[in-house]
Amino acid sequence: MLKTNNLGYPRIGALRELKKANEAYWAKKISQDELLQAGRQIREGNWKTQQDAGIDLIPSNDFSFYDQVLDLTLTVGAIPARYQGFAVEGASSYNLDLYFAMARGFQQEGLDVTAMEMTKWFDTNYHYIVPEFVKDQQFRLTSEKIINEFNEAKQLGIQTKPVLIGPITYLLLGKEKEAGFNRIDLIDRLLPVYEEILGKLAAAGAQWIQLDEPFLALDIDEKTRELYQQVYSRLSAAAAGVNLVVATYFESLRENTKTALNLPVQALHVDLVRGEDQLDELLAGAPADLILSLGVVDGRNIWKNDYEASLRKINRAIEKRGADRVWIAPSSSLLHVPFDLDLEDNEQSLPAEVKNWLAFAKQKLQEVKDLAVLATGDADTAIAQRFAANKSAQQSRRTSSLIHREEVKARVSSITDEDAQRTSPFAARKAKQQEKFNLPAFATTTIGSFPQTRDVRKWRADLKKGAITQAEYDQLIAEETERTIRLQEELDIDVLVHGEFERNDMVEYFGEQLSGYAFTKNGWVQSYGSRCVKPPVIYGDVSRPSDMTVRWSAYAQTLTNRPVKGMLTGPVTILQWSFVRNDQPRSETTYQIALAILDEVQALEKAGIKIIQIDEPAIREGLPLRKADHKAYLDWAVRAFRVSSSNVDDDTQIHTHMCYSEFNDIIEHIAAMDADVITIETSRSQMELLDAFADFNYPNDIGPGVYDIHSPRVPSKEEMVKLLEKAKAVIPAGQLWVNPDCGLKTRAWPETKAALEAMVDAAKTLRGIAEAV
Ligand code: 39S
Ligand code: ZN
Repeated sequence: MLKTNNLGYPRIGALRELKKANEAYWAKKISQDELLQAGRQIREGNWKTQQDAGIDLIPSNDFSFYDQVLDLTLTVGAIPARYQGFAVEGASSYNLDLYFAMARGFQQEGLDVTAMEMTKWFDTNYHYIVPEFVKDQQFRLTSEKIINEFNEAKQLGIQTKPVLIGPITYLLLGKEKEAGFNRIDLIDRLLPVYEEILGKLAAAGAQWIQLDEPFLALDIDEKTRELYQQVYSRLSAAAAGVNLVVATYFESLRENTKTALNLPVQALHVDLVRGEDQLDELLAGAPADLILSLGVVDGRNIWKNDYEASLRKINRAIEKRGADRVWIAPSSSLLHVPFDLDLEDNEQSLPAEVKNWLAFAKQKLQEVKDLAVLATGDADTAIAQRFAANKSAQQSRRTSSLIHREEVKARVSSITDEDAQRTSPFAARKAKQQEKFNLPAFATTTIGSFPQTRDVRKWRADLKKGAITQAEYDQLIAEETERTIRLQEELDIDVLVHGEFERNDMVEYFGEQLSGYAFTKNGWVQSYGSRCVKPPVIYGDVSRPSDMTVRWSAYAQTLTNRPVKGMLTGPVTILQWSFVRNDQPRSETTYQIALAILDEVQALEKAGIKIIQIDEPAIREGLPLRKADHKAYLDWAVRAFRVSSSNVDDDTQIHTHMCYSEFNDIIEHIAAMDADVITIETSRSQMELLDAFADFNYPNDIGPGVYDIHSPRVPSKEEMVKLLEKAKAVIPAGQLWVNPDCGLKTRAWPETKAALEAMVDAAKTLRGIAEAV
């Protein structure tokens, strides 16, 4: 039988046990021991689930309390100098205080340190903590987590395959924090630590070790390709007889194929979902003794695998290489899909017909195993039955009447260039908008959400359970909204928001109200740290049966004379943060969503909401990983945004917002979106991001975030003035807005008030300086 290989398993817990334990620990409600115990339980549960499913190569060290890249940073001792105040204990124990300070910042006990930067993991909605490197960077083995977790599984009687991000990918994921060196040149200092780890794992009895090198599936230069060969020769020697599998994913290898196939390792994992077309080239070029791990089960989406299609690929590989040189695997770590479809039992939100098309992490393990058995032709009755059921599920999805709506398709195909173009150019719009709103220089606003407290979530949970009525819930939301409007008036913010207390999430909330969508009860996926999202599922053509946001925006506007901004999520972000159809191009689905958002924009306008923000935080994350594919994506992504935002009056002010993005390479496309105002994350990178806007001469208004909302730390007014001065040096003052980095929903009220107070002060200070000049 073929061997089965899993790259990583979701670690937040089937019912988000890790999230709850982490948050309880941060609130000092449970002890360190209790938190460690919660971690052990999740690991044990995951290993047993995989063992029961018959997975041969079960990962360990895929667990993390916060982020696997941060784990590695601690493992190799790349601890930035500002965390000096935190003791590095013995390598054998977790130093959770140091660890969480690096992840979240720390402002207590007389210490005040900022968090490390966080950014998107390739083109996913998962965020990792960015390693920081200095010129004279030293590395040393500082945490033995990977060895401890291997031993922990071993004691449970489970032989695991430790997983480690490869050294080249690790360096490339990081950032130089000072000038004068290239982080990749740190490789000679880093490798001894990897060699030490491999040696220790060998001594502990590891048989396979997985090194993730997704950069092999990205654009890399010739020098890096050569480095791969050298680095893996050294690691291979250090592994002392332990087998190495190099894992690539999220793209095909393309011009790196030869490099990857010829690494001196025993196995290579490839993504055959994203890189479907690479199989023949791989089969033709692979050295005779290399094992190919075929990633045929989609690790990024929730559709049931098409067994017949996968078996065709697998059989081609077996014919060429023999069954003992082929493994079956998910395309990537299963971190990006929810735990278990069996936990879903709400026919209302997830109809049985749709549910029958889906597979979550646990079901995907079964698929991997089934395929491995089916490929060698010795299936028992149970597996034969599952094969038949799989065929009929595929057939049902191809022909279901739930999916296709002719009027939706017709509307998309009749979109014209005019539909994607504002009536007047920006300068003319700006004049009309200024006349209408009369905002001061350095106008202040927030990104939209205000604290989603326990109470607010509990009201929603109570409503779902039937513990309170809709009228009672609406009353509570109305009161919270009114308090938030009053607070913003007191703080003297210029453009207000209603606070979004009625929303569970900025994508799920819309998914719940759009046709063509299903949603889950427990389909949680980790987004960062303890934060999760529950991506809704687009299974059919999308349309908007009725108003989605008008009620609460219009209500908030009745409470105040200041403008209240309408808050919508943009088409690309709704696409990107949903589980999307794989039976039509993403662009087609995005245009369907764009038209639904346009209808909402126009309904808001009609209701008197004349400043409307259409968030597109995911536009950068949706960018294809390979440069060659960028243009095609940007063309439709930008056009879809314009379709959603163009058919409005000149004096309607369109805002958009984006988070943690490197804009340098796509700045002209961001400008082409032609939003009147863009608010962006910039504070964690100390306004570095603004360079792109400055070099390009960005034409419209910009609100560079002046403080980091991902950390509970309260910034001082002086800090924010400094950042604004930096911004002013590169962007004309007349174009600048003042706002936080992102929405405030994850924050608590005290720090929110304090930070916003300082922020408005900072804006006023700048106005004062401007007047004095
Ligand atoms: N992707 C998406 N989809 N949405 C985003 O906002 C972002 N932002 C960026 C990028 N990607 C995104 C990432 N930032 C959260 C915050 C910031 C994020 C991502 C997620 C976040 O706060 N998530 C919440 C969390 O992990 C869950 C939000 C949610 O869906 O805590 N809440 C629901 C609601 O409010 C369910 C709440 C809940 O957990 O209705 N209820 C409790 C339960 O079910 C019960 C509550 C109680 O009785 O106390 O157990
Ligand atoms: Zn944001």
